[in-house]
Amino acid sequence: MNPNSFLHALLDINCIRFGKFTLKNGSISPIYLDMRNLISYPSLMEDLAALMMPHISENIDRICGVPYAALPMATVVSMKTQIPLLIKRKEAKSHGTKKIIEGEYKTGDRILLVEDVITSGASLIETIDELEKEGLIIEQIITLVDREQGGSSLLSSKSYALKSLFTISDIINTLFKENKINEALFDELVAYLKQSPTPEIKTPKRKLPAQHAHPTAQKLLDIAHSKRSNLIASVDLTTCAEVLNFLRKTGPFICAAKIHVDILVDFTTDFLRELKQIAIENNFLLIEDRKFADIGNTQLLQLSQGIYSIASWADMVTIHLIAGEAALKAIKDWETDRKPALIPIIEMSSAGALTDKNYVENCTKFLYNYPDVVGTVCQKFEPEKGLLKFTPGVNLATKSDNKGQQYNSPEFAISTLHSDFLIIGRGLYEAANPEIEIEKYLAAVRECEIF
Ligand code: 5BU
Repeated sequence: MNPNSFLHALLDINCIRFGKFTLKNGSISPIYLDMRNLISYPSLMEDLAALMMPHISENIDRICGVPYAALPMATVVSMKTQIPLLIKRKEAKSHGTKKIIEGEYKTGDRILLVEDVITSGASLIETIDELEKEGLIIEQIITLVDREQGGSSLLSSKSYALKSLFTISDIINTLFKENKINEALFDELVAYLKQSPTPEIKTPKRKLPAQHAHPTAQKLLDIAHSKRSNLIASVDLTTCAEVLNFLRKTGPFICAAKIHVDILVDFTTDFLRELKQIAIENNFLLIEDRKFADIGNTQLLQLSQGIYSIASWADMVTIHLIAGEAALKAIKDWETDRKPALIPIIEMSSAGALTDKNYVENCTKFLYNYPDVVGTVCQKFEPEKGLLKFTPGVNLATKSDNKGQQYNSPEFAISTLHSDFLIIGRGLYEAANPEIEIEKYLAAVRECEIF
C-alpha cells in the first residue's frame, strides 16, 4: 500500500477525524488523531509495518513499543523484521522485580523506538530517559504522525534521529489534493496550524559559571572569563622544546594547558621549571592528563613520587573511577601541602568506549561527595552540583582520526553537550599556524555566547 492510500484508510477507520476537539492541553483543534483504532484492522497494521521498515537502520538490536497505541505497531514491526521486542511499562511493577522494561536485553543494545503520534515530544523524552537509565542506546525513533508541535525539534536538539511517516501538514495537504476534505475545511485547518505554530525550542544558552567552591577551579573560571576563552590546549607533543614553543605562542589565548608528561622523550626537571614560568607569564593553569586508575595507595605514589612528581606542579589531574570510591577517598585523606584538583573521567570520546550509562550512574553515586573533585571529563553526561564539564574530542576540521577518536565541533560541544571547557589537541598543535588557528576556535566558542 502506498502512503497516500494508507492515509485514506486512516480517515476511513476514524483514526483521523475532523470537527471540534478539546486536546489534552485544553486547546480546541479541528483535527483529531487517534491511532488506537488501527489494531482492529490487522491488514492495515501490516501495511504500517511495511511503511516503517525501509526506514529502519541496519544496526538495531531491539524494537521498543510504548503502551498503548504504539505497542502493537512495534510488535508487528518486530515480527516482520525478526528484531526482538521490548515493552516499556507505563509504571514499574509495584511487586516482584519492579521491572520497567519487559523482554530480554543487555546494556548497550541499540533501540528503535516506535511511536504513534508525537506532539511536544515531552512524554517521549521521559520514556527515552527511562530506557537510557537501563543502559539502552536510543538509535532511532520512528513515528507514524508528527503533529508538528515541537516534538521533532526537541528530539533533534538532543541529537536523536527521528523519522515521521507523515506530518500533520502532509495529511492535510494530501487529503485536500485528493478531495477528501473541502476547501473550507482545508482553510480552517491551515489557519489552525498557522495559529498554533511549532513552538520554538529555546534551549537556554550555556553560560560559563562565575563561581566555584574550589580555589583552583575558581582560578580557572576567572582566567576563562578574563580571556573570554574556555579553551584547554592538549599539547601532546613529544619534545620539551615543542611543548614550550607551542605554549609561548598560544598561552595568551588558553585558560589551561593539558599535557601527558610521560610522552616527552627528553624530559628533565628543567622543563617543569620553564613550563611553570610560561604558565605564570601567560596566566593559564596546568593539567596533567595522567588518568590515574589504580588502588588508592599506588595513586598517591604516582602523584607524589617518580621523576615527574606530578603533585608538585599540576594544578589539576585527570583520574579514572574504575577502582571505585576508594580512588577518591585516598586522595581526600592524603595530608600534603600541594594537592592538585581532580577531574574524574566519566565518559570517553573514543568509539566503543565502555563508559556506558551504568558506569556513569555508578560513578555518580559517590562523585559529588569529594571536595577535591572540581569537574568531570565527559561527553553526554551533565555533571550537577557545580561540577564543571570538560570535553575532549573537539575539532573544527574533522570528525575522527581513524584511531577511534570521535570529534565534535566547538559549537556542538557547548550548545548541545553543554560543556564548560573544550579540550583541543591536534586541531591546534598540528596546525601550520597555531596562533592563527586558535582564533577560529575562539571565534566559535564566543559565538556560542558562553561568556
Ligand atoms: P586530540 O588531538 O584533540 O584528539 O586530543 C585529545 C586529547 O584529549 C588527548 O590528549 C587525549 O588523551 C585526551 N582525551 C580524549 O581525547 N578523550 C577522552 O575521552 C579523554 C581524554 Br578522557
